[in-house]
Amino acid sequence: MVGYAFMGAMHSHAWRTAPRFFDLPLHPELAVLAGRDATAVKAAADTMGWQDTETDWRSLVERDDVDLIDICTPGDTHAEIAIAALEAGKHVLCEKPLANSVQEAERMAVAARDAAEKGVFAMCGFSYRRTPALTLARRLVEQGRLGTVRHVRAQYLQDWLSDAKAPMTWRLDRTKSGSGALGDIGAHSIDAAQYVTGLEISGVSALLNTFVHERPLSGTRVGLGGSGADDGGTGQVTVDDAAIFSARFDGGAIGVFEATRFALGRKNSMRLEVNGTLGSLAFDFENMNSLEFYDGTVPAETAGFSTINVTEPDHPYTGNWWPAGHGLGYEHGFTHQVVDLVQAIADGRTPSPSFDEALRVQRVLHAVEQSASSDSGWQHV
Ligand code: SOE
Repeated sequence: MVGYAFMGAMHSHAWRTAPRFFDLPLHPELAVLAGRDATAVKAAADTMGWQDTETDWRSLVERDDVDLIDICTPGDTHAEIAIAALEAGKHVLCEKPLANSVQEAERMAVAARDAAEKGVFAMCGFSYRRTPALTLARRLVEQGRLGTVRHVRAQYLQDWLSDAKAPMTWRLDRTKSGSGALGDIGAHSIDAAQYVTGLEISGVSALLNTFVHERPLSGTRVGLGGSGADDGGTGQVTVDDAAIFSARFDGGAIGVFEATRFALGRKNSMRLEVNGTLGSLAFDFENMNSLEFYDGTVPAETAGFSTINVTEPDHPYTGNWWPAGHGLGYEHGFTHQVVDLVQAIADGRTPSPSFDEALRVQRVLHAVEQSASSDSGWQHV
């Protein structure tokens, strides 16, 4: 693994936990953790259960005891690490968004296609797909329970930047993160919307906004990659704080998307509502064990949204966890991601979301930025 902050800790947990709750065809070993600061990476490795450390990710590519490289670094490093890893015959799991530009993502997708021909596979970490309620939502759409999808309403609402004094982090530096709320959280909504509906976004019209252009450099926000610097001064925010766009999907559905870190009071409200000709569904990650479903085929007298408690053994993934009603959390999506990745590698097939799927998300992100920056209105994806 490369990187050991919020996502590194989360992925480490997933690699440790997956084989303890799921019967995996291959056994993951946490071999080497890479990070530039020798002391810090050693401390992280001890805490997170890694056997060895390196201070340069290139060493991972060269080591014979590494079969897979998990990339948990900011987006500006994804392409270089992923391509080197795949060319060296290492499977790759790469955090989202896939890259900081369509050009990088295209090169990564080409490397992944070439590697797949040699039995080496790559996956992008859109982990929310593996939240059981969202996987169930996909299942209901596939079963035709919604009929033809007409509307998608996707919001990803956080508030950790509402305070203008919240410190700079790499997530606010375009050279590191590629974009702001759009790529960090909007990308999740795009992936989830396309995954659940099975439809692809074909065009967008967008608005991006930055509310706070300068922030203190000092102070650390635990878990979200605060700069940690304590040297005073301020830094420029070079990304969007909020993104809003409307979208067309192949097949005629239309959607509205909103991603913001300024929705005061909303901590991790990743919401998705889909309306079809036969039914509707609604999800909010702040209530992640539930899925709302409206079955439009039952008589109006008794019709109404029902709340499915997605913890039954028959629901996706849940049978491997606790008795019904005991609930899962944020970390379980990452554990399920490991389960599905390991299974795909063992089966010799490309896991989903593949780099090609993640490239399509990247194209949507790009179209949103184009639409917003040029005031040119509609942008085809
Ligand atoms: C920060 O906005 C963040 O940690 C994202 O980077 C993650 O992808 C999301 O799952 C939670 O919020």
